[in-house]
Amino acid sequence: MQNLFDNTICAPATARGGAIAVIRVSGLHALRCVDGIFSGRTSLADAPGYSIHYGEIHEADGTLLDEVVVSVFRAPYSYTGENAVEIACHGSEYIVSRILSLLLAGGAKMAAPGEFTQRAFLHGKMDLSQAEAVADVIAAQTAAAHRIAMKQLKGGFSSELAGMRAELLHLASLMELELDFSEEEVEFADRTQLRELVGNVLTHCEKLIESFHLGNAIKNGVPVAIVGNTNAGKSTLLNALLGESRAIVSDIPGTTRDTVEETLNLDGVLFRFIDTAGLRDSDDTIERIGIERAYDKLATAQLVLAMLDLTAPPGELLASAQNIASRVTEDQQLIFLLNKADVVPVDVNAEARRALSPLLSNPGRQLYAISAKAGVGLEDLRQTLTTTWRNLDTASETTLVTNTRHLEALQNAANALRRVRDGLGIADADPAQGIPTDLLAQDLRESLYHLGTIVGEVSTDEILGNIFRNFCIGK
Ligand SMILES: Nc1nc2c(ncn2[C@@H]2O[C@H](COP(=O)(O)OP(=O)(O)O)[C@@H](O)[C@H]2O)c(=O)[nH]1
Ligand SMILES: [Mg+2]
Repeated sequence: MQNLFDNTICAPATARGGAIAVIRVSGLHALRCVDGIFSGRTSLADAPGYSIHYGEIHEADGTLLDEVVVSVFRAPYSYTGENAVEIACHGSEYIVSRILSLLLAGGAKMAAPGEFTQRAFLHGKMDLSQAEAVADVIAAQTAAAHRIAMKQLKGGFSSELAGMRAELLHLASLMELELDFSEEEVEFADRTQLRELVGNVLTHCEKLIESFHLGNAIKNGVPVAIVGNTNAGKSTLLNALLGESRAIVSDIPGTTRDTVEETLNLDGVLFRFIDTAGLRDSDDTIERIGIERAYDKLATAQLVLAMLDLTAPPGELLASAQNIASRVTEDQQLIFLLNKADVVPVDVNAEARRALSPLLSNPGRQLYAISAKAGVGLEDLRQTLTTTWRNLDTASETTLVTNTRHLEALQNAANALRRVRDGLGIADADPAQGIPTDLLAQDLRESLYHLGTIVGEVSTDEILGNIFRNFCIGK
């Protein structure tokens, strides 16, 4: 006999430990499925949508398992767009697992990670970028991250993309019109106007690509690389900032061989501190890989904390500072930290400041004397970090891209648009050299395709699998 509830999924929707737990059930026959284990005043199969019902759930042998309240949703007015029931029971792990067992015994299936949201996407309740925002809303740790995720969830990003795609479709139709009449050698569309249209959308695309820097910093934390020579006190600083012993500290040079990353919410701004391997020439293969990685982190950080050891010979200190400064770009902020100030005389400190002063002429560079070990000067450092980055966003109304999948799609779309724009330009200058309209139209369609992948207009099982795999069960 075919199982009636084959397509009905269930999963716990709340984290363990609360007073109440919620179990989600969704599918064509979700109401009848829950009826199988629920005894209330009416059967759920007859209940209207948006109604709640009190009742009991019993074990197969009749023992009372729990008193519950169930909410009934009828398609399409539910999260998934299907018939759905949410069972609110006592927040006991035992009860939750028993209810799930009873549902499974009745023929329902355990939901895969993100399957509720995936169904919501498949039933057109939300597009793909909104589905991704569900995970972002749940993970958001700061007001700024929450605001971006919420805007994406409410379709702000989607409607912006829809606008861009409408412009490109208009453009495509102008081009295809020309193609249809190509036998007659007529040029319908004014190429200057076409190029302007492409240019507008391309600029928009580039602005969104640009926004990823900030979007990513807000979502994943402003990347702060702690770099410097071995034994300068980098790991001690990370631990001091975190207030816990996260990285191994020792006076044996080369202790930190890999990068250690931790996020920290300082006064509402999320930072991602990255402790790196000490920069030095090393024969040790593994240590060398760690040093390579340290340079990578330095290159991609928005803020670089250069740890300098005041107890090291002055020449060494300066060389280290110069090495780091030479690798920092204009766009990166650089803070020199003269560490171990607790154990050196004041004049050593002053001498180091003098030696470093030429490196401080660029804007965005600062210097502090600290003791990572004794916790001296760290409050000033924290203050500087939060005041510099507090303006990160929060009131900004512009869309910020936070998702690497979206970034890649935008980059691909922009590349295709650049080919169209350049192609139109050549045709202008020298019609004989012009790239045939059909090739340009193809590039245009490609850019539409890439933008379409963001909202899931075009998607493959692989794309969906990658996205929803990272969701929790019950989401
Ligand atoms: N006196 C003093 N020692 C420190 C300070 N910071 C770190 N150290 C010591 O320097 C050594 C190396 O520290 P560590 O954090 O492992 O350096 P890393 O190699 O840069 O990660 C350890 O023995 C630390 O206790 C400081 O501010 N003052
Ligand atoms: Mg270390």
